[in-house]
Amino acid sequence: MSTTINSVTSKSLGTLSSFKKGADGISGITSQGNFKVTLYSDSIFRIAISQAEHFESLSYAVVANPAAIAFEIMESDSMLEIKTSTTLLTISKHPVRFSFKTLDGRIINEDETFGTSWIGDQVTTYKKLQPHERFIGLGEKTGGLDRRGHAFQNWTTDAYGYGNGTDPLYCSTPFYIGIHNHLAYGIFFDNTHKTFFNFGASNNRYSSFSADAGEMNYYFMNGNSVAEIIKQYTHLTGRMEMPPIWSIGYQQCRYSYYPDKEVYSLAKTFREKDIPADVIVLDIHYMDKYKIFTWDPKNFPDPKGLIQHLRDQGFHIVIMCDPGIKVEPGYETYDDGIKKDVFIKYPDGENYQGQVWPGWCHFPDFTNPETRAWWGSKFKDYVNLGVDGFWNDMNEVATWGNSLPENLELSFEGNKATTRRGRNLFGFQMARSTYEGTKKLLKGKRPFNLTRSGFSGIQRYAAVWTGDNVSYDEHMLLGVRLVNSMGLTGIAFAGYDAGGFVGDANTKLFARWISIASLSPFFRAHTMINTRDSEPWSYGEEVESICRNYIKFRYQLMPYIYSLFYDASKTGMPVQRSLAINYTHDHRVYDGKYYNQYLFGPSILVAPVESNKELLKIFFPEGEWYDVYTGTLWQGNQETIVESPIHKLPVFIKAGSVLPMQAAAANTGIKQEELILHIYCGKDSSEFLLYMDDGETFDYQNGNSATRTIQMFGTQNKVIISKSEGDFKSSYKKIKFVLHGSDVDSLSINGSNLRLTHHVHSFFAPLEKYDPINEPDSMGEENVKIVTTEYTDEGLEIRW
Ligand code: MIG
Repeated sequence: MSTTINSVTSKSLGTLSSFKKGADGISGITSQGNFKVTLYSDSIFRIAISQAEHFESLSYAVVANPAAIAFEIMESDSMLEIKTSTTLLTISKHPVRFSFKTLDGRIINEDETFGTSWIGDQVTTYKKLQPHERFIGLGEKTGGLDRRGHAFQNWTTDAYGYGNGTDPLYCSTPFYIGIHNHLAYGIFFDNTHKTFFNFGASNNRYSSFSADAGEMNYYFMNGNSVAEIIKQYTHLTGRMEMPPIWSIGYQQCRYSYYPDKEVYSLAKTFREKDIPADVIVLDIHYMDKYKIFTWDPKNFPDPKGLIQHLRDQGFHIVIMCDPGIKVEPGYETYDDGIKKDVFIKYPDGENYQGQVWPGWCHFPDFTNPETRAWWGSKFKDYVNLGVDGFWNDMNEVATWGNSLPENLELSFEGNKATTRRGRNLFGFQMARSTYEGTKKLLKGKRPFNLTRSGFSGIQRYAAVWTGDNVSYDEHMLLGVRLVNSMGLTGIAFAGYDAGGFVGDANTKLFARWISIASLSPFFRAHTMINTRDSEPWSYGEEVESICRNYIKFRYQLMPYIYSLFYDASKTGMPVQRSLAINYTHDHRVYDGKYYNQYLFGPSILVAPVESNKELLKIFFPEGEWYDVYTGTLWQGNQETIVESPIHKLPVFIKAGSVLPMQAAAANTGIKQEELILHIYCGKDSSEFLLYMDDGETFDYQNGNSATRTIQMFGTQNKVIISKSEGDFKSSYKKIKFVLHGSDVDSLSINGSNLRLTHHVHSFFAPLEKYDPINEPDSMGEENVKIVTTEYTDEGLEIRW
């Protein structure tokens, strides 16, 4: 390779001169750069490549440790091989290139000729494009599900009013999954500088990942399935804790509700109109001149009274938290920040100032552990007033001009680095500080924490929403894809502003957006300052009824949804699941006609569609699917047209599954007396883990929870529910079985026979507008069979 000036030609990792075996991998020296292979499991290999002698050990993203896994090393003249129980890594010696294979020798992922190369400080790893290779993931990125042919960069950005192709957005999660030849693998590039991913964009040879500076440091994951790879990635970068159950109820937001009278009346209207809701969000106007940790004395003279009143009505408050601290001597947070020296500085030691809502501001350096603790402690007054929800905004870092200087200095846990290395981490570490601080202050109660910016690992500290979207149909669908993609990237608790932030939603659009969002992980309506009113009742009676229907449907599904969050906390499995997770190798999943579709948990298929379309072409994956409104059974493995009038979002339930549900209620805090199991008969079998706990404390981490496995044996007409495991006792007194798609008249529970009654059933109320004689509305499923009995924590065998 050429030895001229670095930035003119690239040079790549050289010939192997020596290598050493360690407990958890090997390290090697080459004629150009060093490398280290570290095992994190049989199937997770970390590859670090550096021009320096030492490797970086600090990672904000990774929480897993290397594992002392048994592996074999084989050496020949031309190569080294490392073999675990699942994976073969072949390292060629002249020059050093990496190639991952299955144990029977099929290539999963291999370096291109250029391998890992440098141009100046920039480091890139090139991978050979495999035949028909697809790429999914990278988190909050616009575009299609399959990212082949496209390139992306990670540089956290305040992307106000972004469009269908805007990149980058707010979050940086440098992790993707490659799929080809019935194989799948994951690559997580743990480098916080500006990074670039190329999936065969402008070339037909390679996919690649590069960083502006720093080390090549990536984790290769060999999983049997996309679900397994997500599990591996979240083993590395961590999983969410259980959210407070109220945070997965409906949240009402706008920029901003004020004065307090408006908030009181909002809460009252929800209850009067019988629309369930758990949260009212206070955006920046609750603060005194936008100063964090204050209240506007005029518009919010009695926050404690307000919050108490809302609590009594079953509402929690989420408040806006901005990182910019106004430069204003006399303002306590500013004075204290100066005193404790917590702000980001220029290299000459002067505190950096950027302009945001309060005016010129300083910004805390969240890569300093002391600053994190300082920030966290500042929430004391909010928590004392009863606030338990926190919304981290503007943390990309956003300032007027959107050009954060790159020479600012950050602590990096005492290691010092510039914002060139740290910008992608700012939002992540701010959210972390807020979470850790408020968790401590709440003394055992779970905080709800939301963030706009984040990096890989953000799921440990916060839910993420997709920032300033725009009120039009295409943007609604784009948001669905963003959440699908974030789910593939470890962020299970994600959502978008239902109704759209920028601009006015039209009537139908708002109804549709709420319908879809009701089946998304984070469910919040939000809108910009000076837009029209945007509450479920602001768009006329028909929209109000539609919103009520879907919000209530979500509340009926709460036992199911809460269990999905438990799954996310245990395995990283997202709540909203791109079809690429279960049907990875079916090309139809990636087709632009169908790529917005997703599974909400294992059993509910959602086909998002524009508000003005009454018919939709959809793809039914294998199996059979019940129309949630009429009970009509659709055969899977086909593409077909279904109806999608504005009051009926296409939603289908997988035959052979059981949905644990309950009655709709005004909020999630209301104790429920009846568990309702909807059994959708069919040939397929399934297993679902029902999870219950108190919904608000961390006691579940000490055994105060309950789990029950619900097994459906499709062809045997049988459901087995295991006895309740764990200390938690639910409030259920009754259990109702609802049989869909069966002709039987009785069922047996642990051997004793019970008569079923026949009903026309619906999860949704008919819309008043529909005239039952001239315009019959088929919001009902005929011939559903129901029986109710005592609830028990003992095991149950149900046969019919
Ligand atoms: O400069 O707090 O994305 O949701 O309403 C705008 C006001 C700052 C941006 C957030 C948006 C929020 C708004 N914020």
